[in-house]
Amino acid sequence: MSRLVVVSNRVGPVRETAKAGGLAVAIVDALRTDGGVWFGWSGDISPEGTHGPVKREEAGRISLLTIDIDQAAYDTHYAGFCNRTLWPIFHYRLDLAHFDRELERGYWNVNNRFATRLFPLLEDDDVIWVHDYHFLALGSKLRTMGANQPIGFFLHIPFPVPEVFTALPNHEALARAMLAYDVVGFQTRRDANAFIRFFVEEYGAQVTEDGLLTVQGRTIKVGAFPIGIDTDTFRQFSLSPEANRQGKRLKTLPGDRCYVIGVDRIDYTKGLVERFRAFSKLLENYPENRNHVSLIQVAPTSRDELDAYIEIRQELEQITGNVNGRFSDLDWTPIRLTTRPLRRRSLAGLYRACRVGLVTPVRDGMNLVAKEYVAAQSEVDPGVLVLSRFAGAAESLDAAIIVNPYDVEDTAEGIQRAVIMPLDERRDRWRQLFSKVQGEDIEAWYSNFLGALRATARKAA
Ligand code: ADQ
Repeated sequence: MSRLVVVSNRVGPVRETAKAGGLAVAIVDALRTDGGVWFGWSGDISPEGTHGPVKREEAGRISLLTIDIDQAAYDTHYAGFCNRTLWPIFHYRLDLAHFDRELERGYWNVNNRFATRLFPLLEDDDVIWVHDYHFLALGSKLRTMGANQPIGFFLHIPFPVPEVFTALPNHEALARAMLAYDVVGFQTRRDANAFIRFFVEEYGAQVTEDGLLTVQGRTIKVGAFPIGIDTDTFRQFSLSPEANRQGKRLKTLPGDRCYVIGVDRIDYTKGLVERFRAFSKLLENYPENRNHVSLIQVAPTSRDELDAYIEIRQELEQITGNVNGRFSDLDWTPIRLTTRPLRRRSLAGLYRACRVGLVTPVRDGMNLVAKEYVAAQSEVDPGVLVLSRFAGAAESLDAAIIVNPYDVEDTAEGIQRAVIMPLDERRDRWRQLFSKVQGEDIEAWYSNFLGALRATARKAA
C-alpha cells in the first residue's frame, strides 16, 4: 500500500491529551492504522521560520515532520488570513471578517513555503492528504513544482454558499487553486453542493451525479465525507472508572438534579451567548426547572489574541453572573462555567451523567461533541441531544431535538422537551442516533476519503 502523507497546520499531539481537538484526534486515528507521515507546523515561532530545519519525531508508525514559522508568517497566515478572514467568512460571519492584502499575501506565502519544504520529502507513490482552510492553496503549489501523486483535500469547516464566498476578495484564485486536488471533501452534502454551485455558476462547470466536477480542463471528485469519532473507544471511556468518578462528582451535589451539558471551545461560531440566553429563558418560561436543572458549560479558551474571542468570554461570564444572581438558591447554581480542559475519559463520564447534551452552534462544520455525547449515553437510561440545525451533524443526526440557535424561545423549548421526555422516547431516539454515530465513525470517514483518493490514482495509472 502506498504511503500516506497527511498535511495539516497543527501536527500532533499523538498521545491523548486534554488539548487534542477534533482534528488531531481524527488524524491520529487515520494514520495509526497504516502508518505514514504527518507534516505541518511545529507550533514554534523562530526567526528562521520556514527556512529552518525539518524537525523529526517518531511516534510508533507515525513520523511527525514539522517546520517553524516566523512571527510575520504567524501574524499574517494563522492569526491573520486564516482566523480573521477565512474562518469568519466560511462560518457566514461577513460582519467579523477582516480584509487585508498583506494578510492575503502572507497566506499564499505560507502555503507556498510549506509546499516547497514538503516536496523534497515526497516519494513517487505517496498519497497526500491536505487538511483544512489553512492550506487551501498548498496542493496547487505542489503541482507547479511537479508533484503528480494523488492529492486530496478535506475541509473541516463549512464551505459557504457562493453568495457569501464571493464576498472574499480574490476568491477566484483560491477556488481555482483548489482544482489542483484530485478529491475535495466536505463535511456535508450541503457544503459540497455550495462548492459545486460556485463552479457551475461562475465558470460553467459540468458535474456528474457521482460528484465529478469538470472545469477549466480539470476533472476532480467532490463529495461529502462526514467526519466521525472512534465510537467504540469513546463508549468504553464512558464506562471507565475515571468516567464513573466524574459522574459521581455531579451526583454528590445536593438535591434532585438534572444536568444539561455543553462542551465547546470559546468561539463565536459555537452559539454560546445565544445558548446561555436560551437557558435563562428556560428558567423564566418553565419555573418548575428552578432548583432542579443546571447547565454545565465546559468552554476552554482559544485564539485569545483575537478581540472577538475575549469579548465572548466576558459576555458569558456576565450572563452567568446575571442568571446565577437572579435564580440561584443556597444549594443550587443554575450555570456552572468552567474553562478547564478535561481528559477524554472524564469528559465521557460527564456526558453520561447529564440528561441533556446541548450542541447549538450558529454554524459548525460537523461538531464532534454531538457524536461524543450520543456515544457516551447509557442505553437503558439515555440522555437527549438538543442539536442546532446549523451543525453539520444535523444532516444525519435528525433524531435529535433540532433547534434554531438564533431563536432563544425555540431553544428553550427544545431543552424543556428534552428535560421532560419520557423514557421510551429517549430510548427510541437514542437508538436511531447511536446507529448513525456508529455507521459514520472515524474509520468510515478516512477509509471513504482515502478510498476515493486512491481510486483517482488507479484511474490515472
Ligand atoms: P472544533 O471547532 O474544535 O473542530 P468539534 O468538532 O466540536 O469542534 O471538536 C472539538 C473537540 O474538542 C471534541 O472532540 C471535544 O471533545 C474536544 N473538547 C472540547 N472541549 C474540551 C475540553 N474542555 N476538554 C477536553 N476536550 C475538549 C473543527 C470544526 C468542527 C469539526 C471538527 C472535526 O470546527 O466542525 O467537527 O473540526 O472535523
